[in-house]
Amino acid sequence: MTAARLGRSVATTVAVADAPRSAGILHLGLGSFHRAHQAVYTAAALAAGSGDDWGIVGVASRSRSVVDAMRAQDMLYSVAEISPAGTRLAVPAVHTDAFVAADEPDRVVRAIADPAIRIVTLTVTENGYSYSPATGHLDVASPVIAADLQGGSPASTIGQLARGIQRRAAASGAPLTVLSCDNLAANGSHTRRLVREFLQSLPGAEGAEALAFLDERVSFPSSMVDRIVPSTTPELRARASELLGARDDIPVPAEPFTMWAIEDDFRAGRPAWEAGGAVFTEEVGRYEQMKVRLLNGTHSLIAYLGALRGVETIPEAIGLADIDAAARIVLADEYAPSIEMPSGVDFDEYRRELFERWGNTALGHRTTQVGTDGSVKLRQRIPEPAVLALDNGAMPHLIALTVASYLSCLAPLPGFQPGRFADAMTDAARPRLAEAAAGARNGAGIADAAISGLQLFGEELAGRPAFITRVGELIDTITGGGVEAAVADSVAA
Ligand code: CS2
Repeated sequence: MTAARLGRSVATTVAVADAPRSAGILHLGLGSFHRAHQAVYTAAALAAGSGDDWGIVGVASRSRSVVDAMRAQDMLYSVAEISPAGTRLAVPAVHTDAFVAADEPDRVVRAIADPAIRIVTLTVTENGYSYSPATGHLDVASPVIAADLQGGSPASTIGQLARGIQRRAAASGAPLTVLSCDNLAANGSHTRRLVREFLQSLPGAEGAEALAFLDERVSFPSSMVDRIVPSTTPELRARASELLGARDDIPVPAEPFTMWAIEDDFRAGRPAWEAGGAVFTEEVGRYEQMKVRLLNGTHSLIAYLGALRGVETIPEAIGLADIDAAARIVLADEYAPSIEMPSGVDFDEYRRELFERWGNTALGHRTTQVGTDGSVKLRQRIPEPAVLALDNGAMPHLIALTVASYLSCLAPLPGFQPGRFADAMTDAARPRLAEAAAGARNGAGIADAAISGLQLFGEELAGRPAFITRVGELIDTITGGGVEAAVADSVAA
């Protein structure tokens, strides 16, 4: 491919490698993140000599646009690494095919059962695991899981995995690895548990053979993934196409930073992802907690405060002195005490990099994007550090502010306008939150309904009245005195 110039700098020449011969990986969740993360590491592994049977078949859950574009572009697209210093385009050539699960539901099950597939990777977002936020268990009452348990082609990710594993057990019995790449704590064991719960919920002994196979021959390593990937824009589409000299309808913008820490527990081999910089480690739990709390937890606070301040992007939000101060405090005083840093990762350096990454003005990551799906994201980010602080006799004021600003964006008191960036946030809990807000007279009412009634942040935090009271006070301050007053109050507390 061609040398390219985007923004202020010159991109290096990008050669398009030969496509892999066949696929050993099935990826569920063919979104931008996968295409700028696992695909790039796989391209590096292939370039370093991993067998060319490690191509990827990408599965989009419902959306046809990426699949159609991938097919029209011979499975190629560009990743635009964007920083204030400039932009570099790369073209990972690793996908051998792509399809839409909703259009070919049985094909997902067949692919998981196919012995040529040795790894199933997942980026289906926190929302895609069909678990109850209150209990962490499979939400067997949800319509999609209930339908998948009845039989027929499954629509949920957990149903697809369980039915695919069931068919694999009955057919070849070939070993398999399922690798979750979503921002869930202990994502490997969490996924294993949900798939087991699905199989255990099948009538009679229907799931017995698959359960035995799963326990013996299917591994679920945990992994921590990290790369900020905003949504693509029409501008990037036009510029990438111009620079590549070929039409690219699906370029992916991404920051230069990328990290992948993986537990090395693969039942049927794996590509040499370390060629792209992946770290194989027994400390994935530490990497996950570091990332989900220091990065994602703080990110949520920046996004909700930024949206309430009427700010469109994360770099603009962190550019406001009081949001920067709030982010520094929540990270160092409220999240850091709840984690242990992985060996060899320096806290001060990691923090310095985070603020630099959030400040990437060229990337334009939007507050609306980070604030979307807060009900499932915050469930992963805040309960444990909040409970730990409370158990130590301290009120985590900035975590309380995170929840208060989230609820002010998604469940505002009648008469309060959170602004267009908050209004644009989508969240499955919106209808339930709107109902709670409509019946509430003040912040305390909303906080109680969301945290205790709906148990949005799990059972444990539901039973912490001091925290709920603090969240309620902060909602009243936001809706009555403005978000600046609530930040000032929390920072000074
Ligand atoms: C963000 C993440 O949208 C969000 O909630 O916190 O998507 C974040 O950008 C990635 O996890 C970075 O790896």
